[in-house]
Amino acid sequence: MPGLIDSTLREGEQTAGVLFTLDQKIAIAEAVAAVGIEELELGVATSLDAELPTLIDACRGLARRPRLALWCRCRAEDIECAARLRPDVLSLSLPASHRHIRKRLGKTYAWVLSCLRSSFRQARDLGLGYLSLGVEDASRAEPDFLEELIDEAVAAGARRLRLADTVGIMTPQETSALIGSCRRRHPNLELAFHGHNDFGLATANALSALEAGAKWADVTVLGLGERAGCARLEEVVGLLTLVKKRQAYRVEGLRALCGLVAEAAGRPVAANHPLVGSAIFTCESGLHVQGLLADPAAYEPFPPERVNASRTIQLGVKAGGRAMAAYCARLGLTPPVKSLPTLVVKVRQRAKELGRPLLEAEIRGLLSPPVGR
Ligand code: HCA
Ligand code: CU
Repeated sequence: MPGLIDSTLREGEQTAGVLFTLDQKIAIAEAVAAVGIEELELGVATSLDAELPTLIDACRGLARRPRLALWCRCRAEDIECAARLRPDVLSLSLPASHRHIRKRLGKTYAWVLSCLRSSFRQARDLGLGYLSLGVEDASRAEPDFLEELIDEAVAAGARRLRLADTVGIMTPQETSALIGSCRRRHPNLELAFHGHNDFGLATANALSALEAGAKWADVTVLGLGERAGCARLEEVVGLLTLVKKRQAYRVEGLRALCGLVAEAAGRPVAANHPLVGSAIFTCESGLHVQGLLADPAAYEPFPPERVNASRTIQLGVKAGGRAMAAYCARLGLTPPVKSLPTLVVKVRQRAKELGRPLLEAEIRGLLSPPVGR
């Protein structure tokens, strides 16, 4: 069964301009746990984060407690700090691409490998049980070095390898191939995928990684994260639960979770945002209205009630005869069939004048014009 790592409080908070208060972090952690996410990445292990001990303690008491994880650089003082906080999972991160190693850090491949060995040894000696290696920029790494790094990580005691598409350039097929090759090399190693959304493919890549055998995929609520962000929790959770039935997340909690994060992050949810947008179950076009009223599943992948939403049918400039008849029937009205074309014209005209679909009261008004008119 696949699992998800929510990184809203680590990667999500890295989003420029986004800063959560401690209370907001605890509320977000509770809401993510309520959806049933298996692992929460709570932040970066460094002594600079004075709130982290309180946050992690608060999360230990969560109902449906997910595994609690921290992200950590391979630095002795940060690993010591992480060990004091006793997370269930420690994600140590190292870059894998020449660009990051040489140009960003001015280091060598040999330095990365030695850093890996010493950091894992230190973390193990400090009693941290489940260690994960975050492989930064894995998507631009030279395949030979990536293999070497993975072999070393396994030898150093990594239980999980988390491959990052740091600049979001992979396609679902490439993601699947990368996961597949790591799996063949180390069949018993747990694999995770951390995908960025620079070309809008983060959710697709996360799902592709899971289909290719990764046990874990990283997500953030509303896809918060650096630049265009990460795979969106609500989308991955929604597809796995409502369509693929590979998981049974409590999808009814998504709307509240996204609302909470949108508010705390100051990033309003777009009306057409998948799973949680306010307008995703609103329909106005004649063909779809008629179809929805005949059989909702014709034009909806799942019933709105599953995500705490409801359907809104509107009549306006796109109204048609059959939609009109079905709409009237729902209101308990049965205008004569021959009057429908005229009614449609009236609805369209009025909607055009108003520049919006008509309200129910306005449609009732058109259906039963005042006596004497
Ligand atoms: C970043 C690092 C990271 C790390 C992922 C990981 C990435 O850019 O801040 O360590 O698993 O995208 O590479 O988020
Ligand atoms: Cu990232």
